[in-house]
Amino acid sequence: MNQTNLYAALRASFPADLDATAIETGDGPLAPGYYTWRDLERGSAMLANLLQSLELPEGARVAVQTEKSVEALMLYLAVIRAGYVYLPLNTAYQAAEIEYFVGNAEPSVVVCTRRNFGWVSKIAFRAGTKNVFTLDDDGSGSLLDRAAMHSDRHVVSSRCGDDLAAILYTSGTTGRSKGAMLSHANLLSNARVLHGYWGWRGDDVLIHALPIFHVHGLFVASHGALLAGAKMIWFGKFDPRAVLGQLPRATVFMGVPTLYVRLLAEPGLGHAACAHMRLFIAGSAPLLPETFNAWRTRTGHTILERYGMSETAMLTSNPYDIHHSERRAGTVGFPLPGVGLRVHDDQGHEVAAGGVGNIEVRGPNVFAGYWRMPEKTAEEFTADGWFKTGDVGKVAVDGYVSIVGRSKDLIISGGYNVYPAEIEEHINQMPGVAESAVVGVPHRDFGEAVVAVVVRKAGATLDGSAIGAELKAKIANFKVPKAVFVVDELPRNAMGKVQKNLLREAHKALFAG
Ligand code: MLC
Ligand code: AMP
Repeated sequence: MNQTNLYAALRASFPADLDATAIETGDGPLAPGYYTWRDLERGSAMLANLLQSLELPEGARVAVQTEKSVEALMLYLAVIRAGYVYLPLNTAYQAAEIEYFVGNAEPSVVVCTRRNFGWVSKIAFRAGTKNVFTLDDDGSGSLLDRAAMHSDRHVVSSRCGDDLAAILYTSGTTGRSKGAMLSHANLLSNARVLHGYWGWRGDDVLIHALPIFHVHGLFVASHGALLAGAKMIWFGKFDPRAVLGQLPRATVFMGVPTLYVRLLAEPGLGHAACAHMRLFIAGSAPLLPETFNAWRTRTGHTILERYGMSETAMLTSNPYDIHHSERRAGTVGFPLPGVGLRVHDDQGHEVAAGGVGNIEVRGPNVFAGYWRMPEKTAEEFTADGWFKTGDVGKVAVDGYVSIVGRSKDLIISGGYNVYPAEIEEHINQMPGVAESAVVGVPHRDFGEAVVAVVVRKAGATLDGSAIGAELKAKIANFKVPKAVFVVDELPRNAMGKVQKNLLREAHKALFAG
């Protein structure tokens, strides 16, 4: 196993000229801003020294809910180099969600925006967190003020290998998220494999337009560029026109399918705009063959689709070298080097090539387990040590893997995961509600959209839009159903189980466009 601290490995790949630009900001209050490799090294060193001055316990968690900024990336690097555990949180999460994560992870440090300091610090202090700092996307806030008092030299921690580097909250078949524990070795092995597989080069320029609180933007994109010593053009928010404007200067772009759908809606997208590009990568949700084909026709480039998850980082990828084998629409390519992937039926028997079953994986990238949930961890691994992804798929005779569905009740909307059980729990607590079912239906922009079907109690009056408004006040906006239907009963099978497939069918045309 690799015994290098993840930051040390990234740092070793920085170019010799530390004064070259590492990141150029494409939007935000400080744009255009230019950060050199030396800035990343010095900034993360000062932040690491600040964290170490707090005398945190070994393995302390640092929870971060801030807008995207280069300083926020430096904070991530600082946590890793100081040997603590990074816990990124979606900026859309509201009080109840943050309360759960902070209560569960018990972070020693919480970093939030200045706007949210009041309610976030209250939650954090109540949970026993002693240090709450602020960081805004213009760099203002107590975090950098305090870091400025520390040295810009820092000796990287010896934590590495199986030591925890990050906890990413995910899943929740019972409505509660689980913290996937990722080690330095998990992340570094995956970054190195992708470096080789996708042919990363020092002269690449990556357009980074994804959030940095999930695997895709934080690990796949950022690690890819940093490990190559390649420059990034950094967008705090995805704006298709602004990204299009930068394509002629870039070589690599990564996005969830929604980003490609939105770019395709730009009249300026064409062969000329993409002439300098080397690679377009998509993942986090299924890329529709129509998007894949439209992209090829409009730009002359074939999107490389890959597949991964929070618990494992990247698992499979379509090939890089298209002269060797094709990038096939509707597939996620081949298992990455070092990744084992098999398809088993519900009884645990291997399914023959081409047959559909549960996808199970293993490899140096597979996480150590769920934070403080040994039973859940045990449930998600087979007796012989393979991780059950919850994805349903097949491996063709020639090795291409396809994801055809999910055994987990999960909706992926615009690349964000929404767990129906969590939304149903909120709705079921509302007065007048007997029960509810939340399903995903096709959406022209987000791939899938959240729809709720709510059963009223006898004699109660319910208003779908009021239910939506109440949810909006409680949970992250992307989880709020795009439509709420009030009905007298839910369809059930002979066993009494709600037939969500019938609900999906009934509402499939709502947002399909
Ligand atoms: C925003 N909205 C969404 C949404 N994003 N609704 C459903 N699903 C989404 N994903 C809604 C908001 O609720 C809001 O509604 C309105 O859209 C405008 O919000 P916004 O924040 O201004 O939206 P926008 O900037 O347009 O965001 C869209 C997006 C974003 C596609 C750019 O969702 C995004 O960055 N997605 C990427 C997610 C990602 O990185 N996933 C990787 C996970 S890692 P209202 O009504 O409140 O106004 C992973 C593993 C792997 O899965 O394999 O990579
Ligand atoms: P997350 O929990 O956010 O890590 O989401 C991981 C899930 O996203 C996987 O288990 C898959 O269901 C889904 N996913 C990721 N990439 C793809 C892809 N290329 N095609 C289909 N589903 C994907």
